[in-house]
Amino acid sequence: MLARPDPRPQAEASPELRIAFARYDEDGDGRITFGEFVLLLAELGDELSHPEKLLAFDATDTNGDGVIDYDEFAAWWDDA
Ligand SMILES: [Ca+2]
Ligand SMILES: [Ca+2]
Repeated sequence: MLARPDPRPQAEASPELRIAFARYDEDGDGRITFGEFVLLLAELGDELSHPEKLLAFDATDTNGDGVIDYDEFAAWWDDA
């Protein structure tokens, strides 16, 4: 049996994604704030200026509530 069980909807399922989210959500409140997002970008090696970081954060925070929740993170991750 070499087939991998993989017939799941994306986003929810990926353990890798959950681990990544938990890692960047430093205070564990289930949301990534701008400060946490900056650390995430740094870890990914993105050398962005402050305005570029703000733009990237805004683009990821699709519902505009000022934090990145798991769904938004998943969509961004999928895109990256
Ligand atoms: Ca947080
Ligand atoms: Ca949001």
